[in-house]
Amino acid sequence: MTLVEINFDGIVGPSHNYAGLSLGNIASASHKGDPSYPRAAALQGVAKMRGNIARGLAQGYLLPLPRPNTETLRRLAVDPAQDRALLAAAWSASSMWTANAATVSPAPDTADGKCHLTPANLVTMVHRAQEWRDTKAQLDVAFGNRDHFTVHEAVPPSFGDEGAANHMRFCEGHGAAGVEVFVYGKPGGRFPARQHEQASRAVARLHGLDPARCVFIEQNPAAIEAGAFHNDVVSVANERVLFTHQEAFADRQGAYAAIRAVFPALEVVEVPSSAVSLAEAIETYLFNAQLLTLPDGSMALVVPEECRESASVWNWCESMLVGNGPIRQVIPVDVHQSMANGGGPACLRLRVVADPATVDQRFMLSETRAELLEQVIGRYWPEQIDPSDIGSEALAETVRTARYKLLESLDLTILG
Ligand code: SUG
Repeated sequence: MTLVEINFDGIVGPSHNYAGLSLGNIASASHKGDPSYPRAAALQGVAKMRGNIARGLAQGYLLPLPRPNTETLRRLAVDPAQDRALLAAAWSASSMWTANAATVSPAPDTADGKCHLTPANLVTMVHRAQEWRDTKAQLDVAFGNRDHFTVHEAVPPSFGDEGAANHMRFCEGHGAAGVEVFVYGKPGGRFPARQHEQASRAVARLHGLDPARCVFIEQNPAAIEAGAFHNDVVSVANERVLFTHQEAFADRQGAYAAIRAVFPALEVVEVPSSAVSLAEAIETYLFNAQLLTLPDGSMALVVPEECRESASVWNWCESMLVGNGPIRQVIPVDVHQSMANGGGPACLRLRVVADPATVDQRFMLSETRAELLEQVIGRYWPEQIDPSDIGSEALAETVRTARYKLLESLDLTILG
């Protein structure tokens, strides 16, 4: 058994659009009503995945969920003419951000030696709360090997759970036992605190984690206020490294000390507010990066292109590379279409540490399969969606057909 980190990226769905649905997500609010480009969005996602394959990393994907969601429309009795936001919710392609698909505890961390996955209930936002049952159906197939994986039900409401976006794992190597860190927000601010402490604690119990190797940390209310609606907007972890903004946590020294108490090898790469302001960090998504261990053991940070366009962020990256720290490369990628809805490179992927041979192979990416995805997307994904198109029966048919062609090409019509 060789346990490696596999990144499962969400394929951007054919209904990708900008509806301004996420209160507290600044990019989502500021792009509300813009035309979207689903084909370009999905191709940007595939290009990002291709980059990771070319780096010699294991790469998988998860599929778009069925949209428009007729059950949501029916259960909320949506009047398409009056209820434009609810209508858009039922059309949302938000499952592309698979960092919110589930929380994953790899086999070395759990009592029964299996990898545990709990789909996130995403109860705070109506367009996201509709995801988890379909997500679970997909996880049940992708991780259907019961000798190696357990897929749970989502944590029940009202405890909000947003999945891996608020979860970090520290370890000496991905296949070694880890320390799992859960970051939650306290309600009461201007924007919703989407991750509840009780949801995090329930996930830790469901996964059979050793309480002595779990750490629960409060997110800085000022970070939520500034637009860090998930912790992965202001920090990311990989192996022994925590790459974080100075203002990510309510009590930063306390947070680092609590992790260090159970994981003494912790290396904190902290970006001070004097170098990159919280606002700049959130605008560029510097921390919504994939911090990857490359086959040669060095670490690379895959950041959005937007980081290069900010003098303070790019200067900081360059000075980091000149130094002697653990992150040796910064690689910008174009995920502009996703970024405009508040989803950077890290939002687009769910990390699962597992032996790739134990995963359903229909979810694993190869060069050949990347070409296949590009062909299907190029042929069936709409080029552009204007907000006024949402609700049109012709577009609904295009979206359904596009998804079905993808399922067909991957031999996954079971999820139809
Ligand atoms: O839940 N945006 C997503 C972005 C999720 C980012 N994920 C992580 N940080 N891991 C959200 O806020 C916007 C949809 C719209 O407005 O049309 C949206 O759902």
